[in-house]
Amino acid sequence: TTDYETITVERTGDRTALLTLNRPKALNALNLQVMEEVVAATEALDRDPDIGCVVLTGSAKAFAAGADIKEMQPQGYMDMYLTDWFTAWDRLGNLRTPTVAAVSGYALGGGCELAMLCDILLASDTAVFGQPEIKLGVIPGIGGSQRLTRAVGKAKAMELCLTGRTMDAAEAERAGLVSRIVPADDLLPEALAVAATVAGMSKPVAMMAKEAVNRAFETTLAEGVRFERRLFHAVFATADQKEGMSAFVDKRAPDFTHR
Ligand code: CO8
Repeated sequence: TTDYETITVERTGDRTALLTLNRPKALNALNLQVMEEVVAATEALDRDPDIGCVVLTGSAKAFAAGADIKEMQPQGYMDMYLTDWFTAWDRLGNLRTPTVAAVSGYALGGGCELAMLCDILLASDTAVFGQPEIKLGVIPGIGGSQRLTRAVGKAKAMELCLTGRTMDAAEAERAGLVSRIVPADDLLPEALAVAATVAGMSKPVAMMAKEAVNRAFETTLAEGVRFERRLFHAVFATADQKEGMSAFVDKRAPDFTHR
């Protein structure tokens, strides 16, 4: 994990890892190298049975101020189409290990989309969210028009995408984009604590819980409930179900083996 140039990755104990975007001079603008490194690093962590949750964060000033405008500026349609620009970001949303976005400062354009690709979104009271692409003569390209609309509804999503207006942390929480607001100084410790809580659960069961919740965005209610029921029955094949329920009955803490 030392050969990355635009991110740092550290194992933070408690079966958790911390990925920090590290292009401070460009406010963590997401160029293709950042995309490749984030995807490679998170996929490696996803394969690691000793990692139960991954935190993604940026700096105090910027989670990420968007896709890299300077890199995109000269590109034409054929360049974008043939490189399939940004499609690799989809792989972040396909990770099976739960992820937490810890957002402080700007989360604009691709930065907002990156945060929405994560499973739990925690914001500091300084966070600013928006999809201001329209001001540059483009539209969101990493799922923003879809995920923001599902998260906050048409009224706000449409206004944000059409005007480029940003939301502060309080508005983002009211609208349901973020699960909680944390004072800026507490953001990282709180995100790591949330990650440690998740990572302390049975990993396969947490993976199934994540899969079930995500299914709500892909299918009808009846199909989603059926999908949940199948997974619910399946968890009774895990050792961790026996351990979790035995521990409750025995009035002790469970010792999950992640099997
Ligand atoms: N890309 C490249 N460089 C950036 C970006 C960016 N998105 N954001 C900031 N920077 C750079 C600045 O150019 C500046 O560099 P330099 O010092 O060399 O001039 C440095 O970071 C610091 O930025 P500022 O001086 O502007 O810092 P301020 O504190 O004055 O302002 C802002 C902070 C308000 C965040 C401002 O930087 C800004 O508005 N940034 C752009 C925000 C934006 O529009 N983001 C959306 C980008 S488009 C996108 O994400 C998705 C496009 C989807 C396309 C789909 C294609 C398939």
